[in-house]
Amino acid sequence: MSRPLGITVSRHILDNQHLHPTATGDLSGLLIELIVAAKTINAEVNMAGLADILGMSGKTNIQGEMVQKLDDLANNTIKRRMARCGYICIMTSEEEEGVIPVVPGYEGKYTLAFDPLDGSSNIDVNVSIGTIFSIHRRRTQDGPGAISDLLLPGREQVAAGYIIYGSSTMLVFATGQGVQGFTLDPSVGEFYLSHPDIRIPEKSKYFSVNEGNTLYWEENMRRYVDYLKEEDKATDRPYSGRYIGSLVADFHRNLISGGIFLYPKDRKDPGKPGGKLRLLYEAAPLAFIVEEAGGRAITGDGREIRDVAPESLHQRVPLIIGSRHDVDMAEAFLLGRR
Ligand code: P6P
Repeated sequence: MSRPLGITVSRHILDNQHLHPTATGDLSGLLIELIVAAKTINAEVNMAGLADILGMSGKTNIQGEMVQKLDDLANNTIKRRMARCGYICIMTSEEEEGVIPVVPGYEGKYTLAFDPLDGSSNIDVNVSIGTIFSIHRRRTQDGPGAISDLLLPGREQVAAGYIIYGSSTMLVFATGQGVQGFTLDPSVGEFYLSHPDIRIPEKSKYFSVNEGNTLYWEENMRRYVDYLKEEDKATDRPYSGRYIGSLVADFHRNLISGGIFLYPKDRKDPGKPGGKLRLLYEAAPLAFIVEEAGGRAITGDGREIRDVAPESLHQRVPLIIGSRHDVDMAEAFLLGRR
């Protein structure tokens, strides 16, 4: 029996490119190159349990965290492929302190910020992990990109997405026309459109937060989580807790089923007063996606994530993201309005 004719991600990208008469095909080409890198990473992640690439590489990254071999591999896979794709002029990665130049002569009009393998501490316990990417249009005119081409607010993103390496491997991205989800058919190595026009439920009954940090939170944050745990059938309370500790996995579940994820600022680590998660390649791309799906993403101190102007490549930011009603409610508590 012949397989149903699925829409491949390349077909979807090219079909949608035609919706933009001024499109040059550069963004399409960039996305298609990035997807090739993702397939390579997927193959290695799936092999990790079998090959001797589990465990530490013995190196530490910019964040001072022990780098796992798969982190290295994912980072290098994306870097090498995108450095000569011809569509970007500069990159930044969670794994590298400074900017990453592209091969001279291959400069393009976009920039790329990425977290090659977020949640990598979960690799050895077979928990879903993910790659996150954010694409901006450069502001400088030509030649090698500048760091200023990367330090742009999330509001200006032209595309963002993630690949989640889980029970199945999915690619989820947005380019301004809603959020599309594709599932990898490993037997043919193709991503097929499986979740067209994803919308996050307006309200949920799930919250994702590391309650081990409760004693480090501000009082308003504690009050909000206590509120979620009270019983009130009319408002679906108590909410259910769901926390995987892998941002892409927690975000993806909330995007599909509804929910709110919170990583607020806390007093746990004096080195991280502004939260743990990074703005450029974690919070901003996920904020783009969640807003395209009808949700909301805030810092909790009155700002939308996508309005935060980055001051440094690895800047951290508090992140409250998910179903719009729930984020609105959390913000009311965090700003002391409830
Ligand atoms: P905690 C994984 O290390 C990560 O960067 C994110 O993927 C995840 O959301 C967060 O940290 C988990 O942090 O402090 O709860 O272990």
